[in-house]
Amino acid sequence: MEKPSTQTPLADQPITGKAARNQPGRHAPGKRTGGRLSGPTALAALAGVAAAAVVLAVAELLGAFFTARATPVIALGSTFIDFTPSWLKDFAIATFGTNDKVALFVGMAVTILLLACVLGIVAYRRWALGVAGVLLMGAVIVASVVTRAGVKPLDALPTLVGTAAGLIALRFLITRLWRMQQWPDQESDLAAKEPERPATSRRAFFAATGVTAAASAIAATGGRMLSAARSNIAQARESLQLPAPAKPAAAVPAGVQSAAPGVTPWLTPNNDFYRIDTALSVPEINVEDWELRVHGLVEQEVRLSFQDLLDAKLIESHVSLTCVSNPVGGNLAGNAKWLGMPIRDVLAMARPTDGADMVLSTSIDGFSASTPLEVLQDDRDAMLAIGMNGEALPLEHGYPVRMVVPGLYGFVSATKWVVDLEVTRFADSQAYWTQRGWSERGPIKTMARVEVPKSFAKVPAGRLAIGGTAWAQTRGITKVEVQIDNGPWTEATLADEASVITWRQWSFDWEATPGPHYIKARATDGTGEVQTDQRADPVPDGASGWQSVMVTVE
Ligand SMILES: Nc1nc2c(c(=O)[nH]1)N[C@H]1C(S)=C(S)[C@@H](COP(=O)(O)O)O[C@H]1N2
Ligand SMILES: [Mo]
Repeated sequence: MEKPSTQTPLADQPITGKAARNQPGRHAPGKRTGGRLSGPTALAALAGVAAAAVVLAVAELLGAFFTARATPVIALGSTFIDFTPSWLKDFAIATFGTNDKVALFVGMAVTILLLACVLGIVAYRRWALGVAGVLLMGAVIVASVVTRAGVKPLDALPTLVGTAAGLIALRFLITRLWRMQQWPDQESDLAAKEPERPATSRRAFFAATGVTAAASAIAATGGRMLSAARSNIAQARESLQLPAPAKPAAAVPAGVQSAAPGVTPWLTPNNDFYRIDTALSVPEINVEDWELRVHGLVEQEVRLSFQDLLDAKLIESHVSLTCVSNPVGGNLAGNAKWLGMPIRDVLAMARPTDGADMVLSTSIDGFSASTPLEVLQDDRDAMLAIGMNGEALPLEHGYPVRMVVPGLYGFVSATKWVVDLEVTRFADSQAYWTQRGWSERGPIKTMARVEVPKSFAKVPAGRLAIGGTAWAQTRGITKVEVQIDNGPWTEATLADEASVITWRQWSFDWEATPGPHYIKARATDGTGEVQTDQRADPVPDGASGWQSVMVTVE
């Protein structure tokens, strides 16, 4: 680093503002800030404050993506409250009343400010000691963060990164102070030879401090706004109690999982569920604010609150979702247990009029999907879902309410963060993706996916379990066949079927012989139709064709 060798502890050599001001022509005439304010000690304290601002701002910004109560200020404040002796707490409440939290934050701000000043001065005089001080502070914050209830160790990350950033900022600013100090503070030959003069380095220091402070302010404000939005919703979601369904999900047979090791779990955990949407940032919706408007070609316009949903006769059902953009063999599909209100019940309240053939569902962020009216009225359990695998919908999957419609690709049915249902006609209205060249309807195409072995895998010769997942929602899967190279199509073993609206897994035992081989799979749906080998791109209404996996047997 660029710490100058001529650096001497400030105390030993007080070339402070006073000496500087005695230099003729050094400063603009007139009143310089009264005395010591521009002296190195004050500047070092200022550097400390700026560095502390960096620590908090970076942690605040990153903290928006972690547990909200794990940001340094909140965690320290909570820890402080936890450790406050009751007499002090009582005193604070008696003195400040409902402003006790404000008082706490003012107290914390003053404490942090003073500590930052001290650390800045210490770092200026003894860098190593300053570093030790900053690290100690970082450790105290981390300890306060990770001991909060329900906070994960990973939540310490914003503080760790913030502390590192603060150290870098401190070094950056203190280095500029050292540069000022390096100058004999007299007009000298040396000064003339060097490019940087004291006044220049003082300016450089203030500029650096200003930039640091401004960047911190921006980061902190951004972080607060972000986390305010995120954390409230995330916490509300976590504390949401889902009602029991009036009609529970049908029992899942024991043998739904493929016998081949390595095939995806039959039930997709929420965290592994594919996510597709147009939202740059996940919409944040308060359940108190949420309302669904059902209108258009209806006899009775209906407005539903979230409470109305909670009070409704809910159903629970396993449904496999699929994205129209999923390529042959792709991963944009998942299977979950959904809890929600049947959309046919909602439509029954609104009473669509003759001529209506479509429901245009719109999300709070402007996405829309066109779903055939009859699909939402038949018995396939299309629903306004509020629960996914026993939890409230994850924010990314549509919290608080989304549509789930068995048998249709997501782009024409699965509107997340849904707030509006317009009963209309395909002839009159177009949905988001239809306007962009995709189909107006999207029944899911029959698909068999080979999951093990992986494409281009090298496998040992001998018995090998091939396996995967197939789907044809609402028709069901009745057969999966496997073809090795150009051999005969041979039936695979189907795992148990939960229902025709969930995917179905399969396995196939293969005696692998050395050399390169191609494995193909195709499914037959409940109508007896064999999956087409006709290759089609996802645009405009879904990919088709047989997947072919190349493996090398050794
Ligand atoms: N609001 C909104 N809902 C949406 C989308 C979107 O972009 N915005 N995308 C749809 C598409 S294309 C699919 S495949 C599914 C995906 O749902 P998931 O992210 O929960 O898997 O959501 C559908 N619902
Ligand atoms: Mo999709």
